[in-house]
Amino acid sequence: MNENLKQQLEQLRQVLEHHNYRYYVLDDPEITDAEYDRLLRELIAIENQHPEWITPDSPSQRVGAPPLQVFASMQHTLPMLSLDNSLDEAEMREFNQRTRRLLDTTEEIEYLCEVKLDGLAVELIYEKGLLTIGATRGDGIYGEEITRNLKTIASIPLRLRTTAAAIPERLEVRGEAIMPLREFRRLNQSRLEEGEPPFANPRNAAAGSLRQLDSTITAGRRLDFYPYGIGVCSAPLPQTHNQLLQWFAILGFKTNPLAKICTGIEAVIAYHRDMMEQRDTLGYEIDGIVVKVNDLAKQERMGIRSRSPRWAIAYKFPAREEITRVENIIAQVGRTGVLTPVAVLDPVRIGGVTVSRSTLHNQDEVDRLDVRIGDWVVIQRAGDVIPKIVRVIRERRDGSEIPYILPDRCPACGSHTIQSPGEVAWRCVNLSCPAQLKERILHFASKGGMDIEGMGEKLIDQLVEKGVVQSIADLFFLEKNQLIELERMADKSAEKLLAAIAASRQRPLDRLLFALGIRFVGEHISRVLVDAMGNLDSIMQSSVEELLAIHEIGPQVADSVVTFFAQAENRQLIVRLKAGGVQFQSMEKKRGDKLAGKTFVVTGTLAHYSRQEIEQRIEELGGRAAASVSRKTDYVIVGENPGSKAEKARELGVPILSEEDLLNMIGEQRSGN
Ligand code: I6G
Repeated sequence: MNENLKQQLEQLRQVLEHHNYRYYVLDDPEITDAEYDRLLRELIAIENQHPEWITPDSPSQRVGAPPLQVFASMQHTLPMLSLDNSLDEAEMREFNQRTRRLLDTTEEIEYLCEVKLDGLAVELIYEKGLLTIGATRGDGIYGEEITRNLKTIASIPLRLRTTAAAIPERLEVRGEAIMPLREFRRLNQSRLEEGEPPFANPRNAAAGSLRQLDSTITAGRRLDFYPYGIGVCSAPLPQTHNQLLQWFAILGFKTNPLAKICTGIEAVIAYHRDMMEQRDTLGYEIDGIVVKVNDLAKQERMGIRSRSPRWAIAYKFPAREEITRVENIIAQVGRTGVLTPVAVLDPVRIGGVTVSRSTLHNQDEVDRLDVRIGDWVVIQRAGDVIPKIVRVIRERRDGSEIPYILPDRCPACGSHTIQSPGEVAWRCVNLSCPAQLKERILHFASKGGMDIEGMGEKLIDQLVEKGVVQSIADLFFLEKNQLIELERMADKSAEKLLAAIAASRQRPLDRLLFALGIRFVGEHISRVLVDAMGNLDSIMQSSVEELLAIHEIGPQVADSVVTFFAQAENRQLIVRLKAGGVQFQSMEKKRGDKLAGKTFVVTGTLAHYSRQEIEQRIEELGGRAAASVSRKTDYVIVGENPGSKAEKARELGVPILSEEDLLNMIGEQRSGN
């Protein structure tokens, strides 16, 4: 029995690691997020029963571990160097001349150029292929040991993949941990909504996320990792840096496709120009390129100077800054009532985008910058499409500038604003504040929520201002005659909108839960709650303790959910949504039982189904699709060109079925191809 369970655990680990690799490294997923989450929960359930079976490379180790008190300091086996910087072409030509001199050649040098990711340099130590230690660069000699946090990064292999060459006894991989821009914006948006200060750029956000003592926080931040070099390696090294990057890919790392061999300095300069043009399309922040002599033996000959290699240089991009004037500062009211000061700017183009507003985040930031209405300011675009004011040009002041403080009344409803103890943010706490309502509707109707097509800002403004919609639930009671009275709303568009609202009534429960805008309940947590509880009534009636018993639900989320549903207005909202015809049941497909208790292994190419489809079908019918054949396997399904699994089945006497046999068994006969 235990043997069986242990084998199941092993298979789950393999399947999960495979899907993790497909999703995060190859960017080519084979299963849905929900399916992945389900498999992960299955694995964790077994590990909870048998903690002694948990291994350091189990996919469960990516979801975080109990908080630490402090990080340990650790010495890098070899110092982690830093790069010399160059800011212009002339300096790059000097670097090229110096390289030629040191290598005593007049020939063109072969360089390997990479983008310079703006993140945090870290080191990963693999012993016999297993990730054992991860650390920050620190001062280059000593770093902080942040293994648990680094393990949460899905593109970092917990065990090196390779069937080819032998895995080195010890391999120290160095690279950059980054926060992709989408994640950076998502994180800052939610920090603003919670009244927390946003991160200034993705680098700070990545560093802040990796320096969390509680690794479950890091796990929620979806960081990424790209390797760029090595420390100690007990195996023979390849000949070039380019080959080293290819080796990293074989070992299971995500490597950056923009790396390029550039022969001669002109090619390097062209690469720099190219990357500067592409930088806004990459999805992550880069602040320049890194140029390295490609040949590792030549690198060795050139050596290092103080703390930087002579064979590499960072060729930085110029900062993207512009100067403009602050025409006004206004207070915007968010979904949770937080007042955010926003600078209204004289529109200016920067990095290809016209900027007319810039958030000042909170009063502390206004005070720190000492920005006033009428000031000339420097705007920088760094790591975000939303540019920010970096400083005020005080020399340009003429005395007419007006200092700003957030109003003590909500600009939308006039209620008094309050500042909760320990929070920087000021909030309007009037639950019927129209500005909050507009933001709540916008969130409710957003793509990740109820996805109501056509429910945009302008329409919501009108619906709220005319008093047609006073609560989210009113959306489900709208009538055509109310809509056609609105501006730019004809018969056809009103009908279309009503159809979109009607369609949204059927959204899965997790989307509805997310759409409600409960603090700390994002898309993923909504799915976790619905998968664990099945229906909204159970979620609403849960205590903090019951919620805490769900894997991945921490005290912050549990408190927030209980507080939300404890409020009479919110319970009333649910009643009205129900009355409006909104679907409240989990849409999870019911598992059938035709194949209950049976374990199948599929090998070879099938005629009617892809491997993934047939495995999904087996699971839908209550069976289990395993990756390898053992005595516990009930059937092996053999398609064309089967692998060694068919042989193994014969050896072990496991019944072999054709695809046709399986389809007969489940009553899904098909004909033709
Ligand atoms: O900080 C760095 C970023 C990127 C690097 C680096 C790099 O290569 C793409 N390479 C070296 C050798 C060093 N720092 C020291």
